[in-house]
Amino acid sequence: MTRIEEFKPATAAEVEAFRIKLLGKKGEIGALMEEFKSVAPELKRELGQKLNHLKTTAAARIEALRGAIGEKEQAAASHIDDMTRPGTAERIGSRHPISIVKNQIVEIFSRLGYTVADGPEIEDDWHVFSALNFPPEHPARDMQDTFFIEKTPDVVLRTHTSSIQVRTMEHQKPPIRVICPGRVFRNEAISYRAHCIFHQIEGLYIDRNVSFADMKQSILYFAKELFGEQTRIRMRPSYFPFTEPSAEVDVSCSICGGKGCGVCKGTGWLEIMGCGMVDPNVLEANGIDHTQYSGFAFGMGIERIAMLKYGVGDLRLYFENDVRFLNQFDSAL
Ligand code: 2NL
Repeated sequence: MTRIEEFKPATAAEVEAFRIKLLGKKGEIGALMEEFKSVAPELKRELGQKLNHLKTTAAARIEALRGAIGEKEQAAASHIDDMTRPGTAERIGSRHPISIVKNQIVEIFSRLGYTVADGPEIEDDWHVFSALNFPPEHPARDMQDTFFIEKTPDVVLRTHTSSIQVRTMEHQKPPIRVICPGRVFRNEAISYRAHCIFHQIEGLYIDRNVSFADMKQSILYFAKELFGEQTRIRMRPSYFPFTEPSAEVDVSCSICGGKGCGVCKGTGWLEIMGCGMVDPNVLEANGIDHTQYSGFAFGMGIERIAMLKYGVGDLRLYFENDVRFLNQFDSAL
């Protein structure tokens, strides 16, 4: 006798064949009914009840199987039937906001003829400090600001990407036009506005007769490309060991258009970078004749630009890789 529990049909046709085998005119239960006719009269009452019970349970179970299979087949069929149904979109990742902004900046300067240069994150004193006119007692050389590796005074994590430009000057004669993005390291306590790892992008342009006016015009072009045509810039005198004269660059606030708002703290201006004419000491230290050549350089923090562009108030979000943060960015760049 067939055991209904062992029956695992895949199609409605299999269920139907099974029904005929059990409950059909010449089926197994029909045969039992036939035999029942010749059973002794005193057993008929008990056996009759059992047979009826078998018949109704078998019918009920087959009906249940038919229902389950029907649903499955219907679902499968409807999936194939609708050829116009859009496919399931694959979720491709989004680019990190720091990469998006870095790529935009690189792209703008590449239109001015700059090429990208790269260099090591683990550096030596010469490329990070000495070649850049840092005096021996400069506070940036202090343990408080710089990560020294295994207490060796000559092996440091770079504190700015200027070391890449120093390496560029080692193997390239002017004219030089490079843009240098990269990760930098400073020994800082982590908070919403400071991190021990962050990203910078620096540029260096050296040729004959490069002037402060060239620098101003290049930076104005960059600011308009990044923040929009209506953007204005201003320069405030500043100091860096590697440039003279030096300046901080502000752009007119892109939120309020310069009227003053919460983002620019009522000033109408946002600081975006530092710049200056390359100090003759730096040119000479790098084998470039300062009587023949001059140049300008600039540097900016990528996190800072990204914060301004996207209104992100907490630096730490850039380093936590929380997908709820990262999913909000999308870019072809
Ligand atoms: C800032 C300011 C600056 C430079 C970086 C530089 C590099 C060489 C020679 C001269 Cl090889 N200067 N870099 C110059 C001025 C400013 O960065 O605020 N950075 C985040």
